[in-house]
Amino acid sequence: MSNLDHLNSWHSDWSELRAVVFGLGVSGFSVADTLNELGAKVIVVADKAEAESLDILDVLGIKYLIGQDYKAVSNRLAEFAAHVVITSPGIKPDNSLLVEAEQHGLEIWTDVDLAWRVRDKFGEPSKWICITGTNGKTTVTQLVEKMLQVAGIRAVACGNIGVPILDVIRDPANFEVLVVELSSFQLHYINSIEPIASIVLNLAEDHLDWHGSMQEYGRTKGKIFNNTSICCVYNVGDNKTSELLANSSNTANAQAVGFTVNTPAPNEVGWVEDILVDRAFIDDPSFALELATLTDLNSSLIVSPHLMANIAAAAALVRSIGVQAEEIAKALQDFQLDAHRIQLVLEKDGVIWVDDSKATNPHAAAAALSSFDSVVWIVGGLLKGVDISNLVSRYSKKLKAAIVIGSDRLPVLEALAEHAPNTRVFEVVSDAHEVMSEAVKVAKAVAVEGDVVLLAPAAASMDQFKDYADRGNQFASAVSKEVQE
Ligand code: UMA
Repeated sequence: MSNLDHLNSWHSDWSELRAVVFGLGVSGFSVADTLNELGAKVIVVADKAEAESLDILDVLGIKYLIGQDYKAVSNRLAEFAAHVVITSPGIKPDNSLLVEAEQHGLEIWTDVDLAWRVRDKFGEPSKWICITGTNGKTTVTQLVEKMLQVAGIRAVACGNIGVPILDVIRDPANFEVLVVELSSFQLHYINSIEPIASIVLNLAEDHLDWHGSMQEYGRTKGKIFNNTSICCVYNVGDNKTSELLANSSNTANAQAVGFTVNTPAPNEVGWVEDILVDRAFIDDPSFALELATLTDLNSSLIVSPHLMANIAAAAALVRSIGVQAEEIAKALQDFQLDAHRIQLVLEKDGVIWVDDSKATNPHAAAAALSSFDSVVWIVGGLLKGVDISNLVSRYSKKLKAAIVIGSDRLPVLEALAEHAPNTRVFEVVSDAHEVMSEAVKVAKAVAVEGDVVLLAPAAASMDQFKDYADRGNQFASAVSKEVQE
């Protein structure tokens, strides 16, 4: 089977396919399970795996090679004579097995490619709205899902947001529209998907250790626009996103629409003061259609330019498929942000404690820092090859104190010394068990009325925490123990 193009439907004959599933996390498991259901021959390969997942593979009769050395795996795979390797997004392209597979001319897919091919399980193929960007993608994905659901469309958020696309495709709910959050890792491997609408929200340094350079990271994000049929949305305030659209392929028939936090020009969706306005999907672009106002927003939301941008972006995407103004306004009334996104933890003695653990890179941390005036900043973690000095210099005047945690403390300390010489700096050297309670104790000693203690680390969490949620939860429980009581 030299060409796999004929495997383009759930109902194709998959029984001859021999597939290696590489990685057994959330997405790898969904791939192995799906291929098994389709009748393909499967071997799962992974450096490590949860015992529970292996138990299920045993029950399903799926073979696996876990934690074996490269040579042994390579020999076994040569015997297996696979047609395709379906890799998990977290596995880097320079992985020896992937390099070898490519040298042997095997196709390399991700769960996204497989999901695209089998998206017609229940008849009519699902339509995809695809969302990427350095920051805000999860919020925009959830906003779009909510707006579509209010409009009576069977829509579901999936992808990088944490729900494997193959799980929703196999859900008997038979979703009409998938709102797919895509990471740069997934986009790197993606071959050909055809969204009805797609967006790059913004582009700032992130995951440079994975992609090698900013240029390559951007090029990868831009792949999301390719083959979009109805509407490509870019950020008016971030020229790089419109450049990516200009360099995309097979998008000539899609309407190019900008989103902005400012007054929109024709072909844009944006804000005229506190009114969300559409100047893109109306018959006469010299007019503007009011979609919603800030008073429609759920009262739990902290209004920031960042949130307004995300709302304009989501509105542009759903307007492209005909969602009405009153449905958008209703969705905003119902919408709540997830935990760990500029989330209020405690207000006591005039000090506000805010959890923005989701800020895993400087660009995301900037959104939080820009929202407050006098900040005691808990910062640091795994920097992923990203330079933090621009962020420090941009917000140095707001930084009353910085409490530096994490394994990559040195570059953070150097950036603070150079660009924020008036900021008091504390280094927390405690190990993973103690680090957050130590950081909170320092913050409590420093913060006074009018200050915001902000956990916005601008770095990934895996050096000292399970993930960003664990980091945020540890912050909240330390605040509860050290400050509230
Ligand atoms: N593995 C190896 N060797 C390696 C690396 C991984 O064998 O060198 C195997 C192990 O079995 C491991 C598994 O691969 O258990 C993990 O695979 P993975 O890291 O690709 O993670 P999944 O559990 O499959 O989750 C992935 C996304 N993870 C990453 O891209 C790192 C999830 O995004 C996504 O929600 C999920 O698929 C469903 O689509 C998470 C994420 O951190 C939230 N994304 C990054 C981000 O948002 O910044 C990109």
